[in-house]
Amino acid sequence: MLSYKMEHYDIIGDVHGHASRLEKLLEKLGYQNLHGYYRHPERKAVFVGDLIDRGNENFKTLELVKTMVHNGRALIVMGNHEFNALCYHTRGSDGNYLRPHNEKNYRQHKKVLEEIQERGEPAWKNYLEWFRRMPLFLEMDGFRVIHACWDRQAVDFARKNFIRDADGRLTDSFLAEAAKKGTETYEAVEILIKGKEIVLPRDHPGLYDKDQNLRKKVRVRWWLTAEERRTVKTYDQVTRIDENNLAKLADVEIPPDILKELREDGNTGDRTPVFVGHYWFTGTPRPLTENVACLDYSVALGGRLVCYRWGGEQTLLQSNFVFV
Ligand SMILES: [Mn+2]
Repeated sequence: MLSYKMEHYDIIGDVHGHASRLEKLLEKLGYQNLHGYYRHPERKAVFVGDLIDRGNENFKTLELVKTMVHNGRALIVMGNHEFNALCYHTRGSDGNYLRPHNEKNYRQHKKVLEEIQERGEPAWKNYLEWFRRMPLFLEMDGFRVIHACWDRQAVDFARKNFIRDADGRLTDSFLAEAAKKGTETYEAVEILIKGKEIVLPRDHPGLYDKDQNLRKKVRVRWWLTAEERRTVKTYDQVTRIDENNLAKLADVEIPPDILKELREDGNTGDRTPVFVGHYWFTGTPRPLTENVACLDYSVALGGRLVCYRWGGEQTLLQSNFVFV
């Protein structure tokens, strides 16, 4: 299956506007900035998306990664922050923005909006055009990359139904459909780049996330095996959330219908390595399972910027993580 000339890849987690940290990581990995872009003589970088928001060097991050991609030195998949930015800056047929300009959405995008003021609209428009051309997932020879969740059904749906124009851009009508709650397109985009979620029990008051937004849904550790799912009873056993909130879920029993859904969830048996970002891990980077690794270790919250150096192995190794 693996050809002898297969390229080796450095898969890099959510950067969130921390360009200087990215430069440090690339240098540690042996990339050099020559003739205006970073390159490695034998390797390619793969970005898992979420280049923007939260940090202070959004344009610098975008320029750095875009020049690598355009010169064939890197690949990228779209993160939920790129998708949100597209919707925030695109109007639907009713004239309203696809992502409402409310307080919560403004706050999440504030650092970029400030940089647009400084750097000007034309530069930003170019980046938005680039976002439209980003794939939502990559299926490489020996591994897969997606921002949040590799779900066979959602991936198959995306392959058939995510419409791009002749230039490979996601169309306005696709974005409008993807921004409309309840459509199949919306659901597929949610799973792929925001991850699977389950609702809390009806009588649960909800939990506050790191941005102090009240949430009635929690992210699922979709990488749990069928074996692990068989014995779960409470929310803390299946939820990907910060430690404080996790402790609050220790006594919360999963209702039978959701339990059934979790147990029937079909991501089992496929051993191909999958790399994701998105999940705000902390501590020492390590694989989540034999074949799933998350590369988001919260650089935007004082954590680390993380890379996995992949050399063809199908069982992922903790020793292949490199971080700054
Ligand atoms: Mn992220």
